[in-house]
Amino acid sequence: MFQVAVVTVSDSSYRGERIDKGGPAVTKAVIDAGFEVVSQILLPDEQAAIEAALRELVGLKIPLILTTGGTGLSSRDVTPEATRQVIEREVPGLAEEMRRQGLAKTRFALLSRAVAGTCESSLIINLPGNPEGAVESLQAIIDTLTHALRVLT
Ligand code: MTE
Ligand code: CU1
Repeated sequence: MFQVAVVTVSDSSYRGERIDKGGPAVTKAVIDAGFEVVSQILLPDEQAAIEAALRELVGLKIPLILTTGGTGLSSRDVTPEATRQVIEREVPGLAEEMRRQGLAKTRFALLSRAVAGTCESSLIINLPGNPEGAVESLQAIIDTLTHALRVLT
């Protein structure tokens, strides 16, 4: 059973102005798929904080790190930039498939700049912040993750 960390990136949830629904939704979806969630983190949309958290989780050898939020076009959205600073190898097909399947639900799936990639023995995947969108994006690729993590870890 692979371990997973779920990282919510949201200024408003971090400040306590909005309850984080994306993190719990993603957590439930990965648990239902047979993974073990060992860490749930809530961060503001600050690139340095996101990078530091991702590096710490990689250092802890968490095989799968899922982020939700901060992938859009607002000036505060920096999750993809932070992720790119941490990953060593991009896995573009995962992000491509999330956007491709997302199109069946909403044209706005094209506006997520989510990236996926590996650092050491961890796979980091950005999901959009909308809880339904995050779960839909995860479901679009979840059938590939056990194989991916077996090869990686
Ligand atoms: N993908 C799916 N499958 N479903 C969605 O509802 N929302 C989109 C997109 N991806 C969405 C989706 C919208 S409206 C935006 S703005 C982008 O994700 C970025 O969202 P984020 O900034 O919350 O990460
Ligand atoms: Cu949007």
